[in-house]
Amino acid sequence: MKKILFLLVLIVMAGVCEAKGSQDAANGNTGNTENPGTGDKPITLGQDDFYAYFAEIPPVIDGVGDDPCWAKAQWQDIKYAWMYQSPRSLPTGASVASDGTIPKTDDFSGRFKVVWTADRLYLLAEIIDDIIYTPATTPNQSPEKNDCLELFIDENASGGSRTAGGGNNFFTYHMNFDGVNVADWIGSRNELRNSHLKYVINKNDTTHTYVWETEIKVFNSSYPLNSTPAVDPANTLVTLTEGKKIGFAVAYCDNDKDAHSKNSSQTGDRDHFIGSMFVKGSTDNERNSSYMNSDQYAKMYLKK
Ligand SMILES: [Ca+2]
Ligand SMILES: [Ca+2]
Ligand SMILES: [Ca+2]
Ligand SMILES: [Ca+2]
Repeated sequence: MKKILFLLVLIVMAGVCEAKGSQDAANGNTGNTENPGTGDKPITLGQDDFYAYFAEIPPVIDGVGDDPCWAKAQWQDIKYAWMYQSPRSLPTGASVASDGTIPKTDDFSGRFKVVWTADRLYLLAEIIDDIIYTPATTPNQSPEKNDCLELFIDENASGGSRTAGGGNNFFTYHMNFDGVNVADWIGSRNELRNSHLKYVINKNDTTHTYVWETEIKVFNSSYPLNSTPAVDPANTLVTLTEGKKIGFAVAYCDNDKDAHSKNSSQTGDRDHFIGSMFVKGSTDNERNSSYMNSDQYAKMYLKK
């Protein structure tokens, strides 16, 4: 009888612990150092690193973030000014704090969430932008001159240049505002890679709020650099697993038709460029490094 009672107590305690773990995860109470569950050594999150949670049911890609999987995902801010010297400027009302961040303003504010399944990442980005302007009409020519969401993905968080290791080390997706076109800067030109992302933008021109819901294929460095095959080449599509570390960043090119730029003669160029992680550098060109090198990407850890 004593044995049975003891076993019952153990079972109840295990249930309480499991429930608390789930609740902590749902509340984001993950702490800065912990083991994501793979048995590897504990993770120490860097300043802009974060966990992406597993989606039991993938979201419906419709530009509406009411899918259950988004409820437990944590927002990450897009709050670092990457380019703001002449002719570009900071969003109206913003100034750069000592940690490189800018406050949310009506001119620009942005945040995003990421969840994952075994074969896809999913991104929900909420952008507030006062003036929408998209003068570059050819999708693979200067997409950064439009209002444009950019995604940076280094699948194995290796860092390095675009061709470091002799392959396709990372991807720099420029998502077109006026249609589902995805331009990837490959070193000398933009390659259209529309098959890599699927997205819908829910546009509210009254509140100036734009929700980009996106499904993302994740490829490894053996994916061809200079072409986009109709069928994903064998062994290039990555199976995602708990504990995986991915180099990841989100940025927004904000063109306001020069309404906010320092030099109005720069017709057609972006006014601001804001990213999701701190980048080193004292000039626009030094801070605008993520399209050429993935060393500074934040780390995203996949977690269940
Ligand atoms: Ca949805
Ligand atoms: Ca703006
Ligand atoms: Ca890589
Ligand atoms: Ca704009």
